Amino acid sequence: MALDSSTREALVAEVRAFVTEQLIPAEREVADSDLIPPSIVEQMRQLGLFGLSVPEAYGGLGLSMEDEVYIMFELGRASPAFRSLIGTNVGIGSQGIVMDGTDAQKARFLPPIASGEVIASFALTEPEAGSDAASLRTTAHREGAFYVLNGAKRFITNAPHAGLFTVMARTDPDKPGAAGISAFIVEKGTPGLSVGRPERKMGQQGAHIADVVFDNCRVPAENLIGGIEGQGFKTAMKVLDRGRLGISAACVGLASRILEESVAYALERRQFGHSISDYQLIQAMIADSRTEIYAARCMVLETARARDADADIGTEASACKLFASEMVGRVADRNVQIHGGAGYIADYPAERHYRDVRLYRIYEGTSEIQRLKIARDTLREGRTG
Ligand code: COS
Repeated sequence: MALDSSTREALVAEVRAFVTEQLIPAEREVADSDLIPPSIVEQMRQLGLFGLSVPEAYGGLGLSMEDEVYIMFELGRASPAFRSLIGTNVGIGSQGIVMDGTDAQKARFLPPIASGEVIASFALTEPEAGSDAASLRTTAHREGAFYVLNGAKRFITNAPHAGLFTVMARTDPDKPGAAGISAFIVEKGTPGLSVGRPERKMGQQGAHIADVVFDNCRVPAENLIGGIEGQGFKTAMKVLDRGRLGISAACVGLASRILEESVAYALERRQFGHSISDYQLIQAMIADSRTEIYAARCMVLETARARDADADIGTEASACKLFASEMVGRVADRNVQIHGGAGYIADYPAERHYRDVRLYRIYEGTSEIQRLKIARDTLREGRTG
């Protein structure tokens, strides 16, 4: 259910204050220690951030997509590590259950996701199945009241913290592509489930990814999402359509913050006897960033509203993800350039932003996959008139 405008404004203001007063000041410590302080995690829980997208009936805030992207514009301003911690509960980790779960699955698994007591991860990618998600090899074969899972998942966001995983696995080995895939809820502590060491990464310190291995992992049959085999790939794609919109909003948020830092530095820095903001080559970079941020923001809001009106926004979500993630990369690059030598030094956030934003062009579907999907959908529309 959508919030009325004054409730939304109050929530957005609350998140903005939290970001400005708590998250941004903690960024350096989080980047250096690779850890989000437990006190901040607790405040995120208190604010309801883990349950933004979970229906109210299951303890969440039940926000509309439009409400959610307004929140993500704010939360996205802080280091992406913070968004990452709540991101899987709000997006890809929970939404398979929200969209396609049975009533019993929703009642059991969603409340602790909404409160943040449990972190939910999304396990699709494998060592040999990244962009080509439908080629995944993890198997799940039925044995009485259980499915036995075998295989390995790679680079799974929040896996080291996860209390449950939405796992895509092949239930029908005779169907090689998407049709043979089913989605399961696998809880931490299930025998045969293990999580690898967190990977060392280029950026986003404080956010953690790891491999997840299933070795004869026995999952109760009632954890098959929706209770129907063969629907798992479609569930994953629907979840990603929505997730891509959330990522796009986060890109807009961070790009807005980075532009503010570009402007502050340009106004403060003097060369050749003038503020560098007086120089048109600097002004052009500021103008390009402002324009692109505005374009991405409009795209994200328009697509979120269309989704709330039950339109199929798969193509548009890919267009948002493609444009917004590439856009924040350009904004972060210009910011380094405006900062000059200081932009390359770790004392300024410009250097960290530059590394942090790089992932946005890769996860939840690379820019190349977004382009392929947009082109395929557009050509299909052309063929069918
Ligand atoms: N909603 C509902 N159903 C969908 C769907 C969507 N958004 N997208 C695809 N499907 C359905 C299709 O309709 C098709 O069903 P039918 O066979 O019944 O017609 C089935 O799923 C297979 O779809 P498709 O043929 O498009 O699958 P492809 O193997 O060609 O894969 C891409 C398509 C490349 C777009 C997909 O694999 C993809 O998104 N890859 C990137 C994965 C990714 O984002 N990984 C990041 C990991 S999570 S951080």
